[in-house]
Amino acid sequence: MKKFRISARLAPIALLALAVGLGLGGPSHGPDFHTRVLSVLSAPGRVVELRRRGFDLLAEWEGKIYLLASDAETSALQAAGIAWAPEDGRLPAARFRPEGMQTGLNGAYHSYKELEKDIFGLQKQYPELARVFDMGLSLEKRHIYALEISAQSAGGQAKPEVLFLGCHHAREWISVEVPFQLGKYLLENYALDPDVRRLVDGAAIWIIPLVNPDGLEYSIQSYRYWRKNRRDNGDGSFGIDINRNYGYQWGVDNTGSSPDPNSEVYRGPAAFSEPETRLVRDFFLSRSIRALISYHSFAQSILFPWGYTTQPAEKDGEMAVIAARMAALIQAVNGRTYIHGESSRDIYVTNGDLADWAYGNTGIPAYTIELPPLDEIHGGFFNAEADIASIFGENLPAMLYLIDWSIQNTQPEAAAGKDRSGREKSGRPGRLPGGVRWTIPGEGIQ
Ligand code: 0X9
Ligand code: ZN
Repeated sequence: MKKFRISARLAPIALLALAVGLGLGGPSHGPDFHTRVLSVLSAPGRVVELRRRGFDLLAEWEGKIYLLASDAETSALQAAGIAWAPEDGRLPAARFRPEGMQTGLNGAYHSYKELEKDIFGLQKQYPELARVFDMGLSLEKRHIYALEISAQSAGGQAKPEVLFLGCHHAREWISVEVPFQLGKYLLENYALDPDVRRLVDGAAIWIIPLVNPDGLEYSIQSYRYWRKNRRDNGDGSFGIDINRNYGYQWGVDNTGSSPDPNSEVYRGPAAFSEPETRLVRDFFLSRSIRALISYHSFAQSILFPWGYTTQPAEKDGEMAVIAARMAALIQAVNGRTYIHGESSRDIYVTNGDLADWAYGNTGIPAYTIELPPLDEIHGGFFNAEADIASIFGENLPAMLYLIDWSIQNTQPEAAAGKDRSGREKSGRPGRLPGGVRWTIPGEGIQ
């Protein structure tokens, strides 16, 4: 069996990755999912022990730890002498809904239809700046949209392009909100804030807030913990992990991605077997994207390639400098710490993710950001509605910084404010309304 190197800070799916390595994975319960929700009583050291055993922990609330378990994993709990109780295995109990939920199953979070309405609403409200681009259809024939925010450049000059994506994984609802809110913020502040205007004038900002609409709808309507897309695998199992389906070193080994259709990290029968990944690929290749962030939850981490190997990428140093800057900008807002580093080392090895593919193909800095919370006891996948604004707010300066970085680093030298050695000049620092700067004079990225 391959050895895993798993760090102290684990994104939630690390536990599943470990389960893949251990060969865990039970028979299917019904047609749609092969795990059910159990709880065990909280006790000192219990979360750490359950993580070590490879369980997919959802949240820890009111004296109980909630987790997903297959039959084999349930037996493993039994064998370890850990008492468990079945919880509602299909529809989310009210306590699993984000606190304060007011309207419907998903409250203030966007469903597919709500997002569609809102991004077309932005296009209508800001026709000079916002354009919705229909990338194509998901497996279940929902549209995957990209929202472009850009002022038409004088003389039609090509501008650097930056991409922000959300919701590869269905249950990570907060990852739709952060990129969507960025679009709204840029549009609402273009006329008010000269620094925002400079970014929107200087770059084409692309936002794909919902890469996995079928999965999100299933998570809202049927099974809150759903992760993959909704592919019928033909063997009683459903779903392909679309962040394992991209074509760079796809399936190079079974570390963190699995050939087993039942697995939560099933990589699919071939690279780009899924419409969702093909649409992202084709969109990306049709543009000239200079940097990207793909949002996930949860773990408060800023990750960059490689994911498939612990060898450092050629541009490891450059990506690390940008990541450190983004982490500092995030921390300055609410004080929350996001670790930053190579994906494979900071969380775990997997192949087939978007960041490896984008970086591997074009050498651009490509980030995966795991949004809050830090861990299960802080709510796991279930961020309160009231926290959406603060999570977006703390990520905003880092997003603006990456847009600015793309402008500074991809324009012809004179326009980019570079000196002859290619270092950034100190340039014009950007400022957020709260006074947070996102460019640091004299700290050029080499
Ligand atoms: O496993 C993933 O796809 C991401 N974590 S999550 O818990 N949201 O599922 C992280 C991907 C980072 N890439 C690698 N570690 N290769
Ligand atoms: Zn994810």
